[in-house]
Amino acid sequence: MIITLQAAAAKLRAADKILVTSHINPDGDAIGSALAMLQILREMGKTVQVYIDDKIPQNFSVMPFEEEIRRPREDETFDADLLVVLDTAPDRIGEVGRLTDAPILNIDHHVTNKGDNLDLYVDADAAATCEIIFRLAHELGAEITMNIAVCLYTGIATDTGFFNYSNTKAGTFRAAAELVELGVEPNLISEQMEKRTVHDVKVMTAALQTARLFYGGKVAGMFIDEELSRRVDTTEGLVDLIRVIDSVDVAFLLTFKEENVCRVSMRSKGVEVSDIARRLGGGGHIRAAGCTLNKSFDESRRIIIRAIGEFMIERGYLRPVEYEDRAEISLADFNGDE
Ligand SMILES: [Mn+2]
Repeated sequence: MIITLQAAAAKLRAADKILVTSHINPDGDAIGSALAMLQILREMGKTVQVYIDDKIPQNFSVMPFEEEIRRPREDETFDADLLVVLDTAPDRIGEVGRLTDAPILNIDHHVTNKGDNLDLYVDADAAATCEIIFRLAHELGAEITMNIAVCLYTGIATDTGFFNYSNTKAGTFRAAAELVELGVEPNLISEQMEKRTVHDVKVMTAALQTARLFYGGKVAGMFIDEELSRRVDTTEGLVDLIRVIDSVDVAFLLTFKEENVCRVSMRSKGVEVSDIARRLGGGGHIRAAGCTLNKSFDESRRIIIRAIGEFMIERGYLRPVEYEDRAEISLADFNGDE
């Protein structure tokens, strides 16, 4: 059931012991919204614990209380009276769902989240779940401390590509401005988020070597296979390396997760990639979406290339001659319009 922000606030007020979680492959918004929620609820005197069923990338240690995030152990339970799921529908929280039978309060900004059989507050116009938590904090009358502001700012900044993507609206800047007034230093957060080890840059170079252009250059993909995936700490920002190519509308990253499990993440400049993701059982935003394919890496590769091409020809983003062009071109061999 879709609920209002006021109703979401009332559910939080009524609960005493709260488990907060977010999605696997956590990004800045997933972690920032969970850690801000943790602090806001503790301010209100609640018992709160954050669980995320994944490894937390090193760069996010800039966020206060990051060290408190737990990963569920086998046979572990958590006796909560409310499970708060942030920045995703509950199908992407991994093993956290096993920890408790508590009712779910879902807060999200993904247009594909419909909230079947649970309480959902969704605002697809919010640039980040952190932007919603910012408003929720006001609704709850909670004080936004400097530590909370850092978490919220980080989530908003990372989900908007540092205020670059089309989800950046006036309201996004207003929230960010208020957080900066509370003491957040944007340059320090940017620096921390951009920071890469030499190893990471080497991996980035290796990832770029895998880049291929499809459909006459309108689609670009990068392929993190099993071998390369063992060397990658975070895939954050990788897809942006090819999204910027002038001929490209859809850029995607295919990552090996485990045997017969691959993750696709897509970014676009116009094409509704949320619809492509939805066809493949995933979801997301209009221009940033993803899905998980339970197939081998090679099979997943074929599926995603075909799905993007079919969607683009259906919607008129590709001319038949481009669609029929089955050539895969490496960056080294691509000449564009030259
Ligand atoms: Mn988000």
